[in-house]
Amino acid sequence: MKCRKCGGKASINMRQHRLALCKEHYLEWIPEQTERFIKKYRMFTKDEKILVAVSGGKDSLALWDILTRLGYQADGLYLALGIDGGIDYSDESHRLTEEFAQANNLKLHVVNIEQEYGYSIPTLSLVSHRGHGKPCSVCGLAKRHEMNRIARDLGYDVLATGHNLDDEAAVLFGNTLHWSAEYLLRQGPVLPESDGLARKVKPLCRFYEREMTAYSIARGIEYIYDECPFAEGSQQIFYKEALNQLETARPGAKLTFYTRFLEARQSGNLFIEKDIEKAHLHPCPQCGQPTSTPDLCSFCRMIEKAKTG
Ligand code: Q46
Ligand code: ZN
Ligand code: ZN
Repeated sequence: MKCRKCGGKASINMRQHRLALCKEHYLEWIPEQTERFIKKYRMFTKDEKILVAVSGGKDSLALWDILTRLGYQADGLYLALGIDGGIDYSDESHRLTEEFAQANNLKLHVVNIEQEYGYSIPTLSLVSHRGHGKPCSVCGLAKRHEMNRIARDLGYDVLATGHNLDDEAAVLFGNTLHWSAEYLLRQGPVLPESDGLARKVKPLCRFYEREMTAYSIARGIEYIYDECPFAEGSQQIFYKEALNQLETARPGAKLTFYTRFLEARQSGNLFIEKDIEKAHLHPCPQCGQPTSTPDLCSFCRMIEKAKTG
């Protein structure tokens, strides 16, 4: 297999794009494509300040690397969740993130949930009796709350996450299976800023997971290989496996599934009621972030509940 650009030996073959590239041209192609998506979906400009949520995994570190290479002003945010699971998952991911920031001379903000609120994520899940023994719903809620808080407090224009196509297609698959109209309407590469919520963007949403792995390895990025110990057996992973089977039989199926959804939604051709009433939002009296629940937001209520037992 030969590189399409230089005719040298290809090191990656992307059947879904009918494109094979050598390492050098692959390392150029990924940022070029990312730049194209940033412009196509109007994510942000070079004048805006970007906060990248970094976990120590390949996708978020690769995103930070790509944005920096493209000349964007991107700082990192690492949330220390206090998850261990045998290998000190959180410590190791924190260490790799710090190392990456130092090696590339980048600014990293670190927020430790336990220091901030008195509980690690697994403990918070136990004491607040949420999530039926799995900390993921508490974790998701805390991550969204904290990312938004930091972005707002520190004056960032936009919050970027490293979700790739496999992640997005799996979420879309789940939302479609349940016909969750409200989620379907909100899913996409950009979630515009609204009432106290920072703009959220996913610049890698059109790259396959294996493309991001290949990029990180080719760039020599050291990242945490293990998944969070709580990810095992999740519905998300089940959907990913189902989509992988589909992809093996029909290369490009995942990309088509996701991009056609975006096109259909944009053209207004989705079979969803378009005027879902926007929940009335008001600022949480505790933290000031917008919420649709009466009184405290879900995050602050969870913390209160944890404290009172
Ligand atoms: S939600 Fe659940 Fe993840 Fe949090 S506890 Fe781990 S698996 S990290 S994406
Ligand atoms: Zn080449
Ligand atoms: Zn609140």
